[in-house]
Amino acid sequence: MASKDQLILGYWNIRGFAEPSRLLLHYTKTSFNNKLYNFGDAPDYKREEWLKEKNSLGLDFPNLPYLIDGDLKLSQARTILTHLGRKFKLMGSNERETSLIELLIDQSNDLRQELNNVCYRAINFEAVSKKFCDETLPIHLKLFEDFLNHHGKKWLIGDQLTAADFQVFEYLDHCWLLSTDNWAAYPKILAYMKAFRELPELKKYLESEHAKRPINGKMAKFGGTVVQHEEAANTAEDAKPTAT
Ligand SMILES: N[C@@H](CCC(=O)N[C@@H](CS)C(=O)NCC(=O)O)C(=O)O
Repeated sequence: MASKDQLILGYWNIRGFAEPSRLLLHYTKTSFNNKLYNFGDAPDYKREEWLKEKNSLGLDFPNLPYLIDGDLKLSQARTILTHLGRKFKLMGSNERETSLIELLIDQSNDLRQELNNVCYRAINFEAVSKKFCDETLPIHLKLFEDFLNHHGKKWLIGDQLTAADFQVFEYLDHCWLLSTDNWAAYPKILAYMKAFRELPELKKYLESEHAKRPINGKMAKFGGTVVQHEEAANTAEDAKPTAT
């Protein structure tokens, strides 16, 4: 039975904006109530499960994701992640590191927003997705590759994992799933993601619950079901997300 001190993280039953915080909580072996809300079926994708609770949780700014930490009730995904980062001492060891962590969290959020536009809002998904993969994504990947070259050691900020790693890994992974390239031009990113996947604290979670949850809501044009990365051996024309 859940104790009243147990953290509650509420979000849709997808990875989306909450998964960086879920990863952090799993990494720190924190027992939390992973409160999941389901969308209704097509064509309406009703949000009743959430809407009937939305204004009764005592949130100042009701939204998903939310975190209830005792009498502190937060929404805004990045606020939640940095709150957890401070709580579990994952926000760097000095002001400079903290600022770089916040920079990485904002920068990776920009990338996720661009991906959101493709996945949820594209009218011509094939064309918009191709443009994202061919033009937008390489610009972002080069910046993260350069960051890892300039600042990164084992992780993004030195040898200690920080709150930024959970979000940067997660959002790069969302892009990896859509991408039809194998990112050979970004060896640091590839090594970084491989090392993250092998973290003993996360390996089991990454291979189980995490792997079974779609990255997006089921109304999305991509990622609304669990997808796997298409190998670059396929041409961009042939490459299609595979639903499992
Ligand atoms: N800026 C907010 C955006 C939150 C947001 O757009 N939440 C979406 C899911 S990703 C939602 O369905 N919110 C529930 C609502 O609008 O009631 C954040 O980063 O957390």
